[in-house]
Amino acid sequence: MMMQSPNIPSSGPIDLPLDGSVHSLWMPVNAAQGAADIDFAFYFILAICTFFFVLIVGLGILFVVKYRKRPGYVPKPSPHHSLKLEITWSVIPIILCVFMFWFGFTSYMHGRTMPAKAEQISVVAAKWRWEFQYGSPNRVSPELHVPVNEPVVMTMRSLDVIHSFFIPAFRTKLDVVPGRYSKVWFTPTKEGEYQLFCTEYCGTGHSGMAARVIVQSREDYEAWVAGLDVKDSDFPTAWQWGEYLFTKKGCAVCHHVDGTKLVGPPLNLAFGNERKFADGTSLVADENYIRESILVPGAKVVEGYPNAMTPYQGLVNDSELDGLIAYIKHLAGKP
Ligand code: HEC
Ligand SMILES: [Cu+2]
Repeated sequence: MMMQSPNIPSSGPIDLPLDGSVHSLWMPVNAAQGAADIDFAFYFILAICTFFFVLIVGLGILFVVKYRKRPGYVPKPSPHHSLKLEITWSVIPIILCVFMFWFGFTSYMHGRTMPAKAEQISVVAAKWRWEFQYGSPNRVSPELHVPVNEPVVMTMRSLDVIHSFFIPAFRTKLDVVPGRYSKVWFTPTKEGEYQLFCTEYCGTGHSGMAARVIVQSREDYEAWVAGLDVKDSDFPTAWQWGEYLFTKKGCAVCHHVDGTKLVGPPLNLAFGNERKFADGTSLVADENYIRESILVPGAKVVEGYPNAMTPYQGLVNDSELDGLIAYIKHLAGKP
């Protein structure tokens, strides 16, 4: 079992908080500044489309019936073209379109212009997890916490393929692209728990690439971030440090530890056992092999599995590697 304490966030396919916000036919809860403008633009366009759809289809049906061919009915020739009518049906739609454009463009520019002062959070997207960094590389979590009523800037990067950062309640969505930073910002206005999804199909685990978003007061936020400074000496043994990291670093998204397959092999059967690789070679798993499997998983790909693990090079330090290795040894019942 995973060790749980208030500071150990869950990761992997999460049980989404079903507060009705996303499970509605209409817009989800509106919990950020500017979200109302986006909703207005949406409803405005929807109303215009509905009006013209009903008008055009309605008149179409009416004319088909009214002017149908029938005995004794002599069709009249069409009247000459009407300048007044043509100007009306050109000018009114142009005004409506300009209004739609202006509305969309101003909210877009507002979203693309980063505020000068804001809480800064770095985001790493990788198959199939989100990692949020709060000011220092030590302070990371698979959960997104943000202070209420303050602008928050997210600087995002991807370690593998294109992902997309989407928080419906904030009306915030932007692609996260490998090889470059993308930035997005929002000002949450309601404390509570929301959902974050990946909205760019990114492989087998895409549908589970979600995270919890927690909007809280500045004090609670700061206390939570400070609590992220967890180090090896906070744990009685190295394997318990590793067990904690296994959840925090998102390994549990792809690995079970109970002998069953997930995307990757069950990690309780790795250490000390013979591993067979896709290229026909094999070896008995020792510390060096486990270390390499975490840092450069593509070096030896376990037979029967895809080369789907994103390298952790640069995302785990030596102490964390020691912990993870100790945990994997512990799982295999090795001292
Ligand atoms: C995106 C899914 C994914 C994530 C996240 C992931 N792995 Fe993997 N892992 C795999 C796959 C698939 C394989 C098998 C292919 C290969 O060997 O590269 C694998 C292989 C391994 C192996 C070799 C297992 C064996 O049976 O020989 C180890 C050890 C390992 N992973 C550890 C980790 C650790 C520790 C983490 C977290 C720090 C992690 N993995 C995160 C998908 C993942
Ligand atoms: Cu994704």
